[in-house]
Amino acid sequence: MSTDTLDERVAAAVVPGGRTIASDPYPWPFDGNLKPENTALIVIDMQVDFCAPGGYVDSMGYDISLTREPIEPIRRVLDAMRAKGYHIIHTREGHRPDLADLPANKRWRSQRIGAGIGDQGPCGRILVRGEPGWEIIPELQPVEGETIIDKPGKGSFVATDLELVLRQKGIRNIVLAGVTTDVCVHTTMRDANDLGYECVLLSDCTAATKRENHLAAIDMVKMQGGVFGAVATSDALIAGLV
Ligand code: C5J
Repeated sequence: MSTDTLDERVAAAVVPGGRTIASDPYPWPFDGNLKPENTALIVIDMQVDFCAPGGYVDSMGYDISLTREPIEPIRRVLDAMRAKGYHIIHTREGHRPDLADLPANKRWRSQRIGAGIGDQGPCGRILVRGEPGWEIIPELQPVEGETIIDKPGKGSFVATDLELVLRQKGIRNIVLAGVTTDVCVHTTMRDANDLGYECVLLSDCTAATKRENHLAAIDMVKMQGGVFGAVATSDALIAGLV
């Protein structure tokens, strides 16, 4: 296989005078092709069930102060990207009220840890569409014109129209925020990367149910020259926005 062809393709992709943001392990995006038209922020699953008292994460006995930490940084990134006309997409994990899209093993595992998906909890039926726990938290409500993707799984591409939406809007760069870093954010980033999207994960705009898992998930992205993309802080992203 000729590597020249690949090198030429990479060189040709670099935009003269392009813009990048300070990120690790390389300045993102790789080719400097950063524009509001071709870039989306995806805010993953900032729902009551993941970030508020009485929700799914709280019912499992995890510390929601961890999943609440990214709220303020995400709010600042939303403000900055909205002001500059970037695409904004929100996702919600949840199942149909009849649970027809809930795999038996997912339900069984959640029941084992005391937070059965579909069961009644303090915020309504856990991870069920239309219930109070499934709503996006008040601090990060979508505004008119922003896309909301409802997903039954951990990744945002399986059983959703996310890829179709990204293609229609001409998006090729994805900024990832939300929870949890090691589960839904990572699954989405890995799938997006495999589909050819250029991804950056915002380290302070993401969180896991265990701090070590958050840090490990960030480390994984940076291996192999940026195996899934790059990692930046919200301040670096905001400073570098075109
Ligand atoms: C999980 C998610 N952790 N949004 N969901 O079950 O990451």
